[in-house]
Amino acid sequence: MAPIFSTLLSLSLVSSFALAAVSPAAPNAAPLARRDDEKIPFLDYTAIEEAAEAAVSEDLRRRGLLSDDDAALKKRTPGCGTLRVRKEWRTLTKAQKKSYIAATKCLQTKSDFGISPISNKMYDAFTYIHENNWFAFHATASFPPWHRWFVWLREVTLQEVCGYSGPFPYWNYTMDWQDPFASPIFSTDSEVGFGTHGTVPYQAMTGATGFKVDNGAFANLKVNLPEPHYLTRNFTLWKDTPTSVGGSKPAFGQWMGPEQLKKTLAANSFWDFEKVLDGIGAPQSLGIHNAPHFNNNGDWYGPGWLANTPYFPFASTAPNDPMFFVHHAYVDAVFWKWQQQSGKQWLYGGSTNISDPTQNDAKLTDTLPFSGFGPDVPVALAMKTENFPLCYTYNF
Ligand SMILES: [Cu+2]
Repeated sequence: MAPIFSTLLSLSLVSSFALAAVSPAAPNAAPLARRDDEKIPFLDYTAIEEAAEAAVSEDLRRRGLLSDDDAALKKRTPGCGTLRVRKEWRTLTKAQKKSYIAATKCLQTKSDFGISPISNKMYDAFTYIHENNWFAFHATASFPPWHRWFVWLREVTLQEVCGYSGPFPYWNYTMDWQDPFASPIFSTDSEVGFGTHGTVPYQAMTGATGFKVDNGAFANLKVNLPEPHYLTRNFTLWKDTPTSVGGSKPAFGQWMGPEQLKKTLAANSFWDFEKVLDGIGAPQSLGIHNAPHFNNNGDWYGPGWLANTPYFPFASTAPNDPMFFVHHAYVDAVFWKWQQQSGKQWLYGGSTNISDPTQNDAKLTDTLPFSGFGPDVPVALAMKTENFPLCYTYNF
């Protein structure tokens, strides 16, 4: 087996053993926050905290631990008004695509309100909070709700800080499974293309190689975590994978294709859903979530890209790549779709421990950590996208 592929596969099994000996305290870990009392001005902390309290009491009521009267606390939750509708990238108008990409780049010019001790750019703040203690919300039960809230923070920030008013896009890559990187989303158009990988091999930091993204709207984009470098991708990882390794090329694509989607949506329990979504305990499948990360090498590949650097495995730079958010909006759409099935909306459970998928301790009252990007919130608050403060739904 080619070394790069065995790295891939061992990362896909990250939950079962690869991180078993990892301590949460990273050698390069920054202090949790330098924010003191600084708040994110466009988040309504009081309303979010009230909604959190209401979501938790509603969970207790559903479980018979609180009377209906006491659960009337729910009334304190503000309503949503009109729900925003998220749409597939291809269905956005050219003007909307242009405006979404311009707003994304605008984040590089805005302050991060003290979130990250490493950079003061809002763009980098997303990578920072995703890196920070990432073992807590990957390949665990909190993976779907944590990333849902995270993508929502991106959506709100694009609106409030950079004036984006169009629909938040997701990339339905199950449409592109036979040749993902031929997808129109990777257009080299300088206004509406996410770009391919570049033409010049680029060593970003000791051991982390790829190609500088030098085409499309994000050409020559500089990102700063874990240290300053150009946005890097490498699509040849998938294209050059021999058909005999880890399954055929179509099989590799199938992990992000319609059949895999069907399997994911067919999961009965929440924990089964997360396991199929994330390829946990299924070495022959990366799952709908991991496949796009792992088909690529470079920033988007997360900790895998940093495998030969001092940052491995403590940093996950995946949100450096703007593809992260359209990819994860799709993962969230799949979660949403699964929840639309009868009796599934409030199902939750499974393991909170990345090293032990057999642990069964996850609860809706668990806290999702956001490292100072707004308040930490209970899982219950992230379970229904049509509730305050998420207030969105999908055209899916
Ligand atoms: Cu993640």
